[in-house]
Order: sequence, then structure tokens, then C-alpha cells
Amino acid sequence: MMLKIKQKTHIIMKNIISFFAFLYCSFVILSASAQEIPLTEAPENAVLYFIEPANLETVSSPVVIKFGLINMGVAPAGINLANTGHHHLLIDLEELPAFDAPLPANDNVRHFGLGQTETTLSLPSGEHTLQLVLGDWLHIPHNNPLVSEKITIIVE
Ligand SMILES: [Cu+2]
Repeated sequence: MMLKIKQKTHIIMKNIISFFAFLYCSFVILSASAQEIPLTEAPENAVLYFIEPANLETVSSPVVIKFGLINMGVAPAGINLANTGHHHLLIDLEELPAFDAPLPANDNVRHFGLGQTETTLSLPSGEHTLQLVLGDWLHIPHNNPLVSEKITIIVE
């Protein structure tokens, strides 16, 4: 009888220990995934801007968009080089995407991962907004994110 109780207690203890071990492991995994990916530093004097078109400019489609970057270099995605990034063009995007994760890729968020510094866009006539965001080699905006002015263009 005593032995049985002892055995039972032993099993319960074992279960409790495995439960806590499980909890601990989950905690380690969770805290690792919750831990922020260190953001890439960017020079404080870096500036991202549109060379063209200008804000409120009336243009015809297709329109050439030129990306300007001062005090930083452009490198293709996947190349981890200090003080570089690649361009992302936000088209008609109401809300900025999260800046602590890779930028999404869709019709409204275009990546220029080959290191392009301009593009030609076909846009329907009407008003459109454009904004640039620089992303690091992993498509994540830098610490002190580089974001251009949001411009509006009028497509004839
Ligand atoms: Cu990208």
C-alpha cells in the first residue's frame, strides 16, 4: 500500500516536473519569438525623398518615379551592408505598415529589391498618393525609419 502511494506520488511529481519543464520551454520559445529582431541602424542625417514627380504635380500615365537618397547607399535585398537599404514605394496606402517587421509585398507596397532607384508606374487617372520607405536587407525599415514625404500626384 505504502509502496503504491509512493509510486503514485512519484508519478505525480514526475508529471508536475514535466509540466513545469514544458512551461519553461514554452516561455523560452515565446520570449525568443517575442524578442524583437534588432533593427538596422541608419545614419541620422540620411534623407529619403522623391526626385520626381513633385508633390501635386499633374502627370500622364505611365509616370516615371525617381527615388532620392542622401547619406546612405542602395544595396539589393539580401545584402547586409552597413548604411544601405533598398527602396519601397507605397502607392495609395492609407496607413503605414508596421516598421518592426518585414514590409509586406503587394500592389500597394512595391519592393525594389534589386537596388532600383526609379520605376515607371501605370496608374488610372485621378489622384494618387506615393510615399517611399527604405528597408534593410531583410525588408525591415531601419531604426529611425527612413520615410519620405507623402506626395499626391494627379494623373490625367
Ligand atoms: Cu523589400
